[in-house]
Amino acid sequence: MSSPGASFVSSSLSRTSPRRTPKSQFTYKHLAQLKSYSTTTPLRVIAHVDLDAFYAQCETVRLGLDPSKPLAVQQWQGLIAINYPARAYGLSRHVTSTEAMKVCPELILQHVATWKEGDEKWAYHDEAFKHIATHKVSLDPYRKESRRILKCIKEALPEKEQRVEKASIDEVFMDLGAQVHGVLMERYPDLRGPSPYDDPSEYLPRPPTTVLDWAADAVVGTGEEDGEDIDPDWDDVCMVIASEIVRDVRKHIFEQLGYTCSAGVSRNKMLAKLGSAHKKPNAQTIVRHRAVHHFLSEFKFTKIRMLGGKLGDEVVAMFGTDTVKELLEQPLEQLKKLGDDTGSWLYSTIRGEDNSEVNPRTQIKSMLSAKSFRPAINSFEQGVRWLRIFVADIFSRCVEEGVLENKRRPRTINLHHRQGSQTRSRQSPIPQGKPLSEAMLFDLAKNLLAQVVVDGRAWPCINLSLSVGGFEDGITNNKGIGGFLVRGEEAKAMLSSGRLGMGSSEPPTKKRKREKGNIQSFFGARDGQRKDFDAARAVLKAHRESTREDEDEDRDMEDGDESDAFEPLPQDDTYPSIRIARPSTPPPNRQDAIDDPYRATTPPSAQPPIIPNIPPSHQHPQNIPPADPPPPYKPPLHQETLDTFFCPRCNAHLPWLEKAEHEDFHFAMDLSKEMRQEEKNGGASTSSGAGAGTSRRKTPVGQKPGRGRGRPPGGGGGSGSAKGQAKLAFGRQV
Ligand code: TTP
Ligand code: CA
Ligand code: CA
Repeated sequence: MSSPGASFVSSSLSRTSPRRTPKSQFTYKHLAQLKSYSTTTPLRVIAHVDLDAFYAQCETVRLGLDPSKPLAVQQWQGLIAINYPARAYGLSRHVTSTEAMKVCPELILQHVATWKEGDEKWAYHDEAFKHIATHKVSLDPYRKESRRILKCIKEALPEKEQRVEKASIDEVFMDLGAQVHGVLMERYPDLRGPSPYDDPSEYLPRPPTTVLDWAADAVVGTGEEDGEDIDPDWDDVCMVIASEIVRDVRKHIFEQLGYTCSAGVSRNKMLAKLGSAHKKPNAQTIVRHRAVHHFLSEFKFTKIRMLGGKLGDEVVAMFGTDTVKELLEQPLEQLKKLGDDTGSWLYSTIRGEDNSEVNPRTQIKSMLSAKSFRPAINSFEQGVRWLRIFVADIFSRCVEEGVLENKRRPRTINLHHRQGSQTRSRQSPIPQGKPLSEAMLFDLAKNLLAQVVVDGRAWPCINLSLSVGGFEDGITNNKGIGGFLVRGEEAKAMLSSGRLGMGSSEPPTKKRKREKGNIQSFFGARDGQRKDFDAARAVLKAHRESTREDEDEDRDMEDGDESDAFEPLPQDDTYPSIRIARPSTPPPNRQDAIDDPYRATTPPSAQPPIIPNIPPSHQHPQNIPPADPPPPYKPPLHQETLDTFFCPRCNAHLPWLEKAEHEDFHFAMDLSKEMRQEEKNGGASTSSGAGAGTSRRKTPVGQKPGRGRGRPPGGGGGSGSAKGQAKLAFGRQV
């Protein structure tokens, strides 16, 4: 099918056109469109680059090993990446590590890095495969390499003429239109002038060459005897230039970082991707216009994007074939049996049409951290321990996304819980008016798990996953929001020293370690489902109180409208407090009520009223922005209800679904008031501010230590607890 090293090629788009025509098949307009990355110009050139045996190469490079030695990356007992020397032994992802060693005794097996509970960071552990029950895989090392490679690719391209889309951890698409256009203008000055008669639909002159040098590329043939007899046109010239660029990019990656990759070059993303997989490793494949038909007919359509799953199965069942060749025989009307749109899409896809653009937005939309449990986990305590790891994992990735500098920030947090075949999902908005911290995410995550537990039938759980989504660019020019932030390097330094994070006055890692013991002592006294249920309810109560505290803080901010004033966080015995500026404008969560794009989808009259003094998590769930669902399973859609109940204490109508939770909320508030009353009467041993660490740890569940300023939930005067302590009061015991 391919003709590597072809040095004489000729072309025209039309198979019926004469062998030599004075004019090109392409117009001045087509050429101009190339420069502006048009998705419809027939001169379009797209490349897809995919790293060879990516994780395996990461390990080879990291360990400084000889790349010709067989190596596989192990995850528990399975293999997830196998380098090409190991593939020569017939090894694939389907064999276990034990079987692989039998087939290839000299195989180097490297286990992926893992997070071990209580550890500050992931690490490469000896015999990690034995710890499936207590460790979680970390892909951080590969993500890091992925970022270095992306940077390297961008360096190899002209800054102003690059359009690169990161397609996965080891793949990118590049629209080479602008760069190729620039090279054409340099090499073929005749193309530079305006079109004759200033008419862009005029045809271009033909290329002044009948010979193109494809170097060592795999050039896919046409499958026809006279397929190469037609002279090259500008589409072929564009492909040659693109293949030179891609060769340079691959060379740069290898020279700078030591990785080999394969590439496909063609007129669109679909063909470029199929091309990059065509010849591996360390090769590049060119699929010219004239070769598309032949190239695709050799494929099973189930290899094409979107046709690998259910839709592909449906097509196979309906037409009794899985080959493109046979499906090409079906007229459009027949394909439309799948539905008009799907039929039309399929008809053009198997003919090599794909107008999707290369999207340079390399930013991610969501982050997921998950774990399947074998054996299943059976308690809230165990679940919370895993949540710690998930949160640490996600937060470190958030930091790399620039959350500390407010470059980007997630809006929602989602928990998915699987018990047997049942998946439960809970979602909550992430408060936007304060710096994102690991402690904040952990608090939210724990609360979501507690909701699942309190709903019942949570155990045994075989899979837990936590994700944050709805990433948005930070509003960096808003002085009010900016005032909350500790910026750039300062913030990172604080993070590494453990000083950053509202609601937490000690490093999350330290907390993790200490809390592990406390979890055990807290749960040790009672047993069975009851203790699990109680623990979850207690978390819900503590969370509600702390959310309420935050609401109070927000009000404080609005009231005390001093700009550039500083308010110290509660101090810890070990770590100095950080100072956070108070905003002079309303905090962003208030702003959101006006600007939230998701609200725009619901007419204002249909929205339930915002009820003052009720934490946001208790108010109309309709306004929670949807997040990207994590890959393994689809979360059910968020339930909405219009049924309400009247709460005489709030003097407000609230959704029925939240009745029980709402009553709990009042219960917690009452409890908290009672305890504060006891404190006032001299019974409590807590104190606020610096040096309160020890006594805080003694605070019973549900009880909040007092604070010097602020107001109790529900407004009014009196004493409350300092910000963050409400969370810590329980957090330190769980
Ligand atoms: P791939 O690009 O699909 O495979 P690869 O890079 O290992 O090999 P190839 O040379 O054929 O491109 O996946 C990239 C990485 O993603 C891979 O190195 C490991 C990981 N991966 C998994 O962990 N599980 C999987 O099932 C697949 C397909 C990939
Ligand atoms: Ca790959
Ligand atoms: Ca890949």
